[in-house]
Amino acid sequence: MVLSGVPYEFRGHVNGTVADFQSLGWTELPDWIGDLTDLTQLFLYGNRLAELPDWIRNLTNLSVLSLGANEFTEIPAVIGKLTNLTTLSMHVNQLTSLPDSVGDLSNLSTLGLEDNQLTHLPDSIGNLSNLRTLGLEDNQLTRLPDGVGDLTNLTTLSLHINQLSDLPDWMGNLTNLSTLSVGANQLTHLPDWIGNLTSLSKLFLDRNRLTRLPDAIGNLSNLTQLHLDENRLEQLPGRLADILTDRLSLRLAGNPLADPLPELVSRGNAELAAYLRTLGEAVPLYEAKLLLVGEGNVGKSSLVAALEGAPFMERRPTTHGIEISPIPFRHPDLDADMILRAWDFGGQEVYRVSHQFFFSPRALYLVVWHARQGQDQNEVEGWLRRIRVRVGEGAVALVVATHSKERLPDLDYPHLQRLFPEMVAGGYEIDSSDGTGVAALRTAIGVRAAALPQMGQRISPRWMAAREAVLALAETDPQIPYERFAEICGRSDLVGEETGTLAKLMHDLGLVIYYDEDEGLKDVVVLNPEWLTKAISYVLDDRATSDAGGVLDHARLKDIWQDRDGGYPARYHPYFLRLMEKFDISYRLDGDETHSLVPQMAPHQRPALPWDAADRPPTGVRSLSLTCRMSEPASGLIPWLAARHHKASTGKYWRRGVFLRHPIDAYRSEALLSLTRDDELALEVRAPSPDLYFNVLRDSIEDLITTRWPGLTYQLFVPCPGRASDGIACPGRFRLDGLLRVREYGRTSIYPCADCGQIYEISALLTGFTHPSRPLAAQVEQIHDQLAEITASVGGLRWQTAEIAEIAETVRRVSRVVAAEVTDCPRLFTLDRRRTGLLDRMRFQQDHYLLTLWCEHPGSEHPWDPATYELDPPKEWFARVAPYVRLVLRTLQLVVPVAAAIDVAALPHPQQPGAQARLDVMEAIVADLPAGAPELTGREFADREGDAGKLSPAEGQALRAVRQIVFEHDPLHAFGDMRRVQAPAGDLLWVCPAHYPEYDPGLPTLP
Ligand SMILES: Nc1nc2c(ncn2[C@@H]2O[C@H](COP(=O)(O)OP(=O)(O)OP(=O)(O)O)[C@@H](O)[C@H]2O)c(=O)[nH]1
Ligand SMILES: [Mg+2]
Ligand SMILES: [Zn+2]
Ligand SMILES: [Zn+2]
Repeated sequence: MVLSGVPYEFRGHVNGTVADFQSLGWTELPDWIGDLTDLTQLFLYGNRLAELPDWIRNLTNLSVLSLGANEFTEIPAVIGKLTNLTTLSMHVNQLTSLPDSVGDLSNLSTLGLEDNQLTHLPDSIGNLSNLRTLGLEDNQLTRLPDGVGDLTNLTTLSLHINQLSDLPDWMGNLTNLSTLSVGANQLTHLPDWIGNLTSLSKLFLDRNRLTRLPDAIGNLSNLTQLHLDENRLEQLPGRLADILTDRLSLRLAGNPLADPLPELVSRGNAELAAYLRTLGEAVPLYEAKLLLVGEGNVGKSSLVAALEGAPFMERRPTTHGIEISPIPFRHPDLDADMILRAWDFGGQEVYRVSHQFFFSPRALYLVVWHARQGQDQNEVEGWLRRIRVRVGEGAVALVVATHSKERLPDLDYPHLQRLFPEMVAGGYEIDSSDGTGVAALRTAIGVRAAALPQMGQRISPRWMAAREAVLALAETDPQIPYERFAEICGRSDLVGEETGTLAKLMHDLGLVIYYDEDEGLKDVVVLNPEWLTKAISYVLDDRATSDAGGVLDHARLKDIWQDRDGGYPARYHPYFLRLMEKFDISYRLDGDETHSLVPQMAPHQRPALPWDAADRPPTGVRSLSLTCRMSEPASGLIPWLAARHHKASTGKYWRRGVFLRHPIDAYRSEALLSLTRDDELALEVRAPSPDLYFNVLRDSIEDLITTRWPGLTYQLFVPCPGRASDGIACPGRFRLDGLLRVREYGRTSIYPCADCGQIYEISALLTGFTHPSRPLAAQVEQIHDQLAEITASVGGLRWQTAEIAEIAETVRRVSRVVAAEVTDCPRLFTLDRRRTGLLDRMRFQQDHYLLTLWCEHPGSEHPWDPATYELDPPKEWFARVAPYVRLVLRTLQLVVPVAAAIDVAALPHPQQPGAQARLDVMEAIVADLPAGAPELTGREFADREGDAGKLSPAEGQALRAVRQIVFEHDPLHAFGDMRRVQAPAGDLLWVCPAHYPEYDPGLPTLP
């Protein structure tokens, strides 16, 4: 059949009994079609038809009639005469009702009505007893006729985007359903009968108002996709654990889940299941964090002592790092004790950057201040801001003035309450020297803490016991080997996954520090975060390091750590240094195991730079810039960016900026990142083709801001490219989102700069910011075409820098899109045919294949033979995976020559030479793959414009099918020992052991 492949450009024709008249711009059907009475299939998709002529009744042999994407407002009753129809598709029209005669189409197996304006369906629909697929997505249905309950052969029922407020009980009879899609309706309740639909593999309930799930959901053991995003779920039923396998893709974003569920959900199915299984035995836990913040010397530690009932101390020593102490409180309403863990932060300026790490959401904050000279409203405001940008509006803060006997505090509370309406929950005045006001504050803390969402969260008594045993150890052992942790858990009867889950949960809750995925740290559990923060604080306080502009001589570590506070024995030092790296506080200077850089201790003075924003770039070098304006200053942004991009370090850094060079020399890309104001970051990238590095850095900035400061909002600006005649850059700038809006809706393609008066093409201003508005596969093809042209014109010369970087940019775009779909499995691979002996071939008619996963280290992607799986999949599998296999092949065909072109001699890239040969084999396999069949229902056609830069539904499905077969062949998910790492821009990549040290250098060797 000619229909596969490219239906849009196809000019209609008749082939045997199949007539394809798609997208011909017809407003009316020509009468001669009525004479084609032999027709069995008639495709009229994508015309502008509004009426079906009466002669259509003559086409009684039709089994497929496609009327999608036309302008029908109604379908005449005559349609009921086409009783041989098995497929009728009318999606993307403007139908408001259907004729009763639809019920006469008793052979119908597929009825596609997506994207119309149906408010009801005729009862006769219940007669379509052969119906298997019923697509009603995107209509205005408030209910369905009961007759639908008789359609027991239905396998797919799509009701996405309608206005159903409940699911009728008869739906529980549709036991053959494998896909039920009811997303974007108004469901408040999921009935228990959902557990009867055991054939379901896809259940979409996203964007409803569900507040709970029934236990029966645990019966749906065939589910592979369960979408529950954007509902109102706070808890999950224990029986959900029964279906949380690798195969299930569970989406829960946008639900107000109670602690510790959000952490567990993000950790993945196995750990969520381990936790949910323990819920049967769970008891409530009354515990929360109380954080005391404020400037140095204001009386935070004295307040903790007062709350503990300890005596007042004149001249209390300053706090190094953080001190944590549990304080018992009575629950105000229940007969229960609460434990508040007070985190007393050292207030000195040097700690400001690193302490933010310990600000957690869903905790109670005391902002402590002392009304004496130099201390005013602004500082209290500053701390409230710092809390808000780190944890968002969810935090609750009390403002506490100390020394109230000496001086009456003068603070404008109403003003603070206006500024932080959700956060500030009251102002208190105390004096720790004699306990004035402490009792009242204590009561207020109790009331506020009791109202925190996780107060009373349920936890298994076994977990609780293990947790207590571990925490009790912290008194004597600041850290223990993971083995010991597991042993303690074993004594409390934790089994299997539970131990690892508890360790990670305690890490997420700030009780211990444990990095299970770090080469050097995975064997240690730090029981005493305070012990660690203190050790870090001694480095930040170190005079010699500060004098050296933040360069930490490892030889100094002995002096810094050994002889402090009863000592930090030398065997811990490598762990400390590695932990500092995990916190982005320091990094080892390249090729030098003897020094580290602590960017937050960098000199204030800006060094001389190779170029500056004011210089014009030389010919052949393009420049791309952006400015990021933040709602608040984000202290630590520059040091953290510098630490993340330390592989790109040029040794040119200062307190407010850093100059970087892309670690792959061939890209010849340089970048200047600097704070132009406390709340404004400027980025400029210069290169023959700057887009790749520009996007990497932009993603990195956005990723860092959104993950580290969830309460911070920011806006991106495109600087005006204009220059005055004396070469001075124009100070004008354009809001990026504004330009995008104007481009989308506006009638103009030009835009003036209010500063210099120049007029610019919007598309030119957006260079570097937007991607072609075409599907991903088409973008990959385009770059192939471009390269073919270049190769032809320059006679096969080596590609130039600009082209290499441009290809790498396309490859990165593909991998980001793919990574948005699948993160728990490597995503690049090649296919090979297994060479079998003649005898084998005679015995098994079937072909055998080898699938080899690739290491995804950018610029050095390569096949990784230890992750090779032998497959003998059925032909249908190939049909299913074909769309993604093609995309991978075309992408790898770009990757391999890039890796060869850039000089990566310094980086390990094993097996590179064999890569091209593998692609040739794969190309032959791909050439044999079945072509896709035309789609009749669903939104795939309708959305073809909107899917730019995303995987098509078919590609996404294919990718998941590849993942599934890999999981089946590699049940332990070993992937030949490849591991997942985070690239500086936040991308998650899978890399081989040879590339792993690029991301995780392991423990340092100290002198
Ligand atoms: N009279 C009086 N003195 C206080 C009060 N609170 C604290 N002090 C004294 O002020 C000094 C500083 O108090 P700390 O509690 O150590 O202050 P801090 O905020 O913990 O300081 P850092 O740990 O350096 O951030 C100590 O000498 C206390 O004795 C108070 O309410 N009244
Ligand atoms: Mg203190
Ligand atoms: Zn301008
Ligand atoms: Zn590798």
